[in-house]
Amino acid sequence: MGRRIIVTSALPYINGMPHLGNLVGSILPADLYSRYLKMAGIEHIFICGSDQHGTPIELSAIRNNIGPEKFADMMHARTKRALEEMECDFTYYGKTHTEENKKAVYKLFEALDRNGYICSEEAVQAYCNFDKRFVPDRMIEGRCPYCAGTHARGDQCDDCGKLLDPQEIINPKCSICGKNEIEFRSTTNLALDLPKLSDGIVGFVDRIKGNISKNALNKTTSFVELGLKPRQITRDLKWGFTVPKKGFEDKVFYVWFDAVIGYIGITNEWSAKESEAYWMGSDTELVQFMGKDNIEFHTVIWPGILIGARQGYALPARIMVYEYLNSGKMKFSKSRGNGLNIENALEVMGAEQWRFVLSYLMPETSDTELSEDLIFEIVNKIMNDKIGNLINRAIVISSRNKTLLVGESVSTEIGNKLRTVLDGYVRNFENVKMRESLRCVVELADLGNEIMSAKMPWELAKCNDAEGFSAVMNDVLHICKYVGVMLWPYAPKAGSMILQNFGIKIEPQFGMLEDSLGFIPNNEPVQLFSKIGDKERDALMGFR
Ligand code: B3M
Ligand code: ZN
Repeated sequence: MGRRIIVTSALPYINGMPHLGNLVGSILPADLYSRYLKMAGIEHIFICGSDQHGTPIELSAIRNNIGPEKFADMMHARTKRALEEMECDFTYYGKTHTEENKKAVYKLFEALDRNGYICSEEAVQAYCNFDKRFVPDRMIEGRCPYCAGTHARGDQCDDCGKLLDPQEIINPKCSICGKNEIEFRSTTNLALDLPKLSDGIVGFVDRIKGNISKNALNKTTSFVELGLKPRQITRDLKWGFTVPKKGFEDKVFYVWFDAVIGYIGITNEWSAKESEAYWMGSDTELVQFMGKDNIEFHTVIWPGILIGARQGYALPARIMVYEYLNSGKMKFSKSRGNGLNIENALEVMGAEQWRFVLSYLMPETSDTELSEDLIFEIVNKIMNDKIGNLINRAIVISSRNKTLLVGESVSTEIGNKLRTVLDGYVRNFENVKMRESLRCVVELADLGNEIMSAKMPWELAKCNDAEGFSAVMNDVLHICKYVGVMLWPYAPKAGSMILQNFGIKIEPQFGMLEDSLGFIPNNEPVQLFSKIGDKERDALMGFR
């Protein structure tokens, strides 16, 4: 059997709309990779969804005066819509607060418990007597016992930077109700016994070493070398899945426990039958995309859960981790609500422009800066002046002079060049280097533009030199067809628009490049992208 791949992107929290950093740091690369697999004809599914549990979501719901489930479903619907507008083409975009996911969580939890990998831990936790609830550490604020600054929060003082025990904070205040009615109570929670799982986890890390981003491997190795400790998987909260174990029924699972299992739960929600074939298949490859703050949950805890539960689910085969895209003077902030999120970014410019810009700057190996100037440069100079201009000029001149266009073969030189660039493109995708693959598309557009400027086909047309004209334009049109296919994952609409000029009306496959050229003269100009100007600059400035 051939390859079968499950592609996942980290599940975004939906206490606010995901911002462009979330998009570029996992969802977009996963979407590009999945589209590449489509073009290569490799069987796969692309799974993502909203991470609906956790305290920030519960608190946002309280602030919006509605129940957490209602809030989480509303934000899920909004997020799903915006991601679809961003042309993210999931096999299924689900959510974590579903019956299917609950079933998957219970199944794995019960197996872990049966197999002896669940232990319990006692800890002291802040309790608010006004709200009658336990309060997470970072919701406790007060005065720092070391510097007397007033910005001590949870386990750290924001004034002097010292790490604190929340119990040391002077005059602790609950940031839900703002009152000083905090007391510290002892409580027992369940934990995943990572020390007991450590052989399995170390073996897993060793096997996946060559297929995991360097930053992720470093972080994972140092995490493991520090010595694995039990990791709590339940919390004294109300919003989440209740724990099906005697004595713990008044607690819920920790958001991260049901979020990673959510990959399975969401696939089950899509199709129970297909899900089993994929997750339990012996030749399934699980390829996971995420931002760098999600590393150890995926490289240690998640494989720990899968190994300990022994249910036969696929372990990750490849883990791709992205650095941060810094927004420079613009703001991405989710919590502030006015940052450049995926919803309001689409009011500034179109999905294809954002996809291209973000792919061009994809933070694969180091943090990357996004600035207004870069956005302008990429949209106007690269998308429009290079790619858009080439396609438009080539289609228009060939169509106007269609009687001069004879045969449709490509020269040996350009034919070879196209194959070489395509090989590089494919190799980059196989190595999950999508930023490099996009450079291959731009390289071809440059080549096409150079040929046009050097050979001036309009002059050949003027003197009715059919042979000369065809020799130039058949090469250029071949380049355009390759650009159409190779651009498609990044800008699907533009890619398809190019390919229609070659009679291709369905999603492209690499194999189509071996067919004959099939150029169809078309008398309309081809407007792939549009330039941005003052209006867009003003809109971007609004996010400062
Ligand atoms: N929701 C964190 C984030 O949105 C978390 C990822 C879960 S992946 C299972 O970045
Ligand atoms: Zn309170």
